[in-house]
Amino acid sequence: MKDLVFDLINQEKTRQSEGLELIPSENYVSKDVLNAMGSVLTNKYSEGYPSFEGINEWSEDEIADKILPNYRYYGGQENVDRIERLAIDRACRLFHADHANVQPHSGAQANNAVYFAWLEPGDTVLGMSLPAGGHLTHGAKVTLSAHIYNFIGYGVTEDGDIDYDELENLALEHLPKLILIGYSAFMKIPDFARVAKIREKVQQKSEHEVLLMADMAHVAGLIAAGEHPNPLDYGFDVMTTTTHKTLRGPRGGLILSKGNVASPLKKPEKTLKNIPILIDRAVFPGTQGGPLEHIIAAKAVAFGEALKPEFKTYAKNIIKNAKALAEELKSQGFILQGNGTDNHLILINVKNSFGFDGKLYEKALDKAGLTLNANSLPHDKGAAFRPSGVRLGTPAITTRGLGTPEMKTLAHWMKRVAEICEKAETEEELNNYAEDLTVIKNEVRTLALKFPIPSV
Ligand code: DSN
Repeated sequence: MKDLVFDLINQEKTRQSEGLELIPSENYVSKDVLNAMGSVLTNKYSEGYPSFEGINEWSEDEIADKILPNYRYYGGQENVDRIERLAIDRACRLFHADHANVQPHSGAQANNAVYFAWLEPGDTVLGMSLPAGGHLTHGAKVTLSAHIYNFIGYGVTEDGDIDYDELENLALEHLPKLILIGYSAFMKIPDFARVAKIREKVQQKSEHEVLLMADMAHVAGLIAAGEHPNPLDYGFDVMTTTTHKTLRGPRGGLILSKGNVASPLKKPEKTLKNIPILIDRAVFPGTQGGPLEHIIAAKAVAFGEALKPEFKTYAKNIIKNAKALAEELKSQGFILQGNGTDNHLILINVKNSFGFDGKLYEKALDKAGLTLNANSLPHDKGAAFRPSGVRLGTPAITTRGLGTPEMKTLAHWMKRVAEICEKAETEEELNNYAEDLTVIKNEVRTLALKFPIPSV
C-alpha cells in the first residue's frame, strides 16, 4: 500500500497549484532543482571539503575534468567533490565573493557558524532588533546565540528605514566586534556604504578588528541579478543567505566571504583576512556534521539558473510587481509600512488600515486561497501571535508569471477579504462568511491555474 505521506504530498501540490503564494520568503523551484534534490546524492557522506585549488580561476569544464585532492573524511568523493566545487565557484561568481561555503543546512546555521567563527562568548554584536524587522538569529532572547553573545539591537525610523544615527551611536558606545545588517521584514535598500564608514569609526576606537556582516536572505536573488546593491561590493567581509527565497533554490543556507582561501585543516590566526578559513572550520566541524550533498547539488543548479540572463528579467519583475501591488493596495485604502516598497516585500499595517489584527486577516486570506503571514510591526504593542500587520511579497507569484494586471486583481481580492474581516471580527465568526470566502477562493483558483507552477 502506498504510504499516506504521498497522499499528503499530492494534496500539498494541489494547494500550491490552486492558491497564490504571497509569503515573501517562499518560492517555486525549477524541475531541475527538484530533481537534484531528489537524487542518489542523499546516500552519500562527505564530511570536510573539496579542494579549493583553482577557485575562481578554473572553468566549469576544468572542474568537471579533474579528480581533485580533498579535505574529506570519507572515500568515494569523486563526483560529490566536483558538484560541491561547481556550487562554490558559481556562488562566488554570482556574489563577487572570494569564497563560498555551501554547506549550511539553513540560514540560521549559516549565521551561527559566522558568529562561532569570529566571536568569543560574551562578545558584542550590533544587529537589527526583531520588532524592527530583524531576524530571530540576530539576537532574539529565545535563541542559542543570544545566550552566548551580547546582542545590542538597533531600530528603524518612522518611515521604515534603518535608523542609521541610532546604529552609529550604539556602535560607538558599545564597540561591537561584529556589525550586522540584515532583516526578514524590511522594504528599503540598506545604505551599505554608510555602514562601512561606521565600521571604520568603530575600528579606530577599538582594540579588536570589527567584522561587517550582511544577512541578505530575503534579497539574495535580487543581488545575484544585479537588481539590488551587493554588500560585498561595499567593503562587507561576509554575507549570509538562505538559498530558497528570491534566489529560488532548495531550502538551505550559504556563506559568502572576502579574504584568504586555504586549507581548513590548519587553524589560522583570527584575523579578518582569514575569515573564509575560519568560516569553513566553523561550519564543519564547528557546528555541523555531514553536508547534504543532494541539497548542495540543487544549490549548484539554482546558482547556474541565477547566472543566466533570464534570471535578471525575473528579478526586475519581482520588484516591478511588488511596487505595482503596493500602489494598488494603497489605492484600496491599505496603509503600508514605509508607504511602499523598494524590494520584493510589503508590510501592511492592518490595524491602522481596518481596525482588526494581522492574524485574523491571515486566517481569512488562507480561506480565500491567498497565503501570507501575520507579522509584527516596529513599535507593535500586540502579542507576537496577534500582531498588527501582515507581510507579503512577490517572488513566488512572479515565478508563475503573474504581472502588473494581476497585481490589481490581487489587491481587489485582498480588499474584499478585509471587508469580510471587518464584519466578522473573530476567527470563529469567519465561518459565517464561508460562502463569500469560497467565492473569492474560486476566483483565485481560476487565475492560479492559468499560471502553472514550474515544478508540478
Ligand atoms: N523564516 C524566514 C522568513 O520568513 O523571513 C526567515 O528565516
